[in-house]
Amino acid sequence: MASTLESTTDNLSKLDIDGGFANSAPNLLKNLSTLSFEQIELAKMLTEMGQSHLFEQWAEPGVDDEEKKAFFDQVARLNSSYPGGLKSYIKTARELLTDSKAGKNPFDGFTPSVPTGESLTFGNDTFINYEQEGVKEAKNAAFVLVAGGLGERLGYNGIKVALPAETTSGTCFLQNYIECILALQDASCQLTQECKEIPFAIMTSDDTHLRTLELLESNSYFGMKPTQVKLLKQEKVACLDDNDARIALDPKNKYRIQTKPHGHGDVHSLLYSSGLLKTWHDTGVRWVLFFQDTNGLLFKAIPAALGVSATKQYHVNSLAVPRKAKEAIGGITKLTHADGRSMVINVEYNQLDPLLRATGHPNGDVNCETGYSPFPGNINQLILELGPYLEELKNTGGAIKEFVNPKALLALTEYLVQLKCSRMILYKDSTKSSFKSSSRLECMMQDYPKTLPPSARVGFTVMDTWLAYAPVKNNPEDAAKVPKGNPYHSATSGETAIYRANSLILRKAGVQVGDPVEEVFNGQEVEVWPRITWKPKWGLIFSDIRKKVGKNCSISEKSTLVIKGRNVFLEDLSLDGTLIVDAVDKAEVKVEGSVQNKGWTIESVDYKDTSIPEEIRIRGFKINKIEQLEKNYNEPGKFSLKP
Ligand code: UGB
Repeated sequence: MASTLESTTDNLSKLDIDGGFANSAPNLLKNLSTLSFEQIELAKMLTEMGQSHLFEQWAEPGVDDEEKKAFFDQVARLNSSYPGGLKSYIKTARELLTDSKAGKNPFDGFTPSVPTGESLTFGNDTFINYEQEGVKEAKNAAFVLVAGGLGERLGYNGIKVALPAETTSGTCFLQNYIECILALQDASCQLTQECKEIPFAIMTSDDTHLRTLELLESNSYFGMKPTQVKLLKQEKVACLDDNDARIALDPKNKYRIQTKPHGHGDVHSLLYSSGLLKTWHDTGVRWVLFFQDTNGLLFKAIPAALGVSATKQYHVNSLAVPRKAKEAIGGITKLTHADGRSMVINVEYNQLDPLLRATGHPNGDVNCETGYSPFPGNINQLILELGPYLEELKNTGGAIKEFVNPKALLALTEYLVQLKCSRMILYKDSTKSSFKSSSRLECMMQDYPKTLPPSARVGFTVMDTWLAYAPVKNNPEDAAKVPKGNPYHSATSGETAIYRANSLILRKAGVQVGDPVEEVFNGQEVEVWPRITWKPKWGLIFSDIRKKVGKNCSISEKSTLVIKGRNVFLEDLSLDGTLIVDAVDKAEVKVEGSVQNKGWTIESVDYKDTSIPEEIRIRGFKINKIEQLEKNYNEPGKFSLKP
């Protein structure tokens, strides 16, 4: 006992403190003798920051000592992973919660207006030129996928990037993304004769890290070199119980702090602190492209958007689509302050309506005469020029302005509230001091431009929704409640949007593609187009696709077409059924004549039917493979596929 007392006295004297800090936490005081120098330092910081309650239920020394050690391990992690440590986290939280309680609008003093940016039309000369420019620049690009989110709204048990983007080929999102990056890498190399590997970083979290790694490893990184892929894991942040930012304990373990994700904004500090940005910069990377976990259309928009960035020399280019009022995507907005400052920034969907109402638009977030909101919808696909980005991060360390999500800001429709209720603060009573369930600070990657000087070139590029955006975010029940005319953002709409986009692209290239039929799956009305899919290396940009299809091709509505080879040319194909063509890169295959068979049909399934795998039933349909013509070309050479 004497030696323990000595070590405590020793520890305290080293800290130049008398242990008085622990008087507010008697159970901590009793345990001081068992703590290390570092643990006492952390305990001191916590008590000084008003967190003595964390020790209230601590047992006597000698009981649960391992758990107490684990508690401090967790505190040390939370402290080191947040810029400025836990002290700074608690301080910022207090400020933001005070503002929230007072109902202070984060946009006070700013007036919103509709900004100007580049608006593209798929397939015209401007679009084609931008695509060419984008492919040229791709050799200088690096991609960053933010995939740390739990996908609470989707309610899917696996990681979202493992979900099939479409079930005709069964390609999952991650495979699709990697194959698109590799196709871009090849195309850029061919066009410029300068061949570089495009780096790919994935931000994961404790919820997704191991499963993402496993998905990559068990599939040989989907053809990418493992050294080309870098996983960066974000840490969670402490949850808070009340307006004094009292840290919440895990309801199931009195020695553990409850934590939740901090948001996709962590990506900037992780890229910076890991040294990855500097490495990329030193190896000649010029563009960093950020994207989200489940948008199967995304890479149809990337080449042209990158072309816009390069041509306009944008430091920041946000990809956008026309937005329906109250749709759960942020609005790109020009904000002008009374003091003359102005910026073009995403205003998150729960903030746009109150901001508009507060600035002379009594109807808030509503559609204009076009049937869309005048503010383009942010799809969180950002292209940043690395040089200026790195310079900015040298100042900020990548810290992004955070927010708390109080209910006061969430007016809007019932449907939006339902979708996002997991992230907003519900106060216990009208004193607005404690919360019904714990909350935390969050940050968003699209808030990066908020700290930029007015001289920064911040722009955006709008493309058609059918081409660029079909995320999978909502579970079948919530999706079925989405008001008519608004997008479902479900697995059903995500998959059918891919068939629609591919059909429309082939139509634009001159193929006669059958009209879609209206169907209802999981309570959602969708258009079902022919199930056309291709590997990214077959058709990355429109000019390539045009070269690969002849003028006399037709594909009926009931058809399925799967193209897996790079050099497959549709000459005079008349397809009424299912055709699958696979070929090695050096096999050139001309597809001619009429293919007719019973094909693959789509059958409704109920999302409540647990005999069907979850990744299928969340779509509300499955594919019945009845009859198909399947041809494989494994040798180099010239071939003709003529049934
Ligand atoms: N994500 C992380 O990597 N870490 C986190 O801690 C949280 C998320 P959501 P939400 O484009 O549709 C965004 O939850 O709320 C990843 C934009 O803010 O899908 O719908 C996660 O894995 C909004 O402006 O985002 O809103 C996923 O890949 C609008 O653009 C991504 O972050 C909207 O997306 C997005 O997470 C949209």
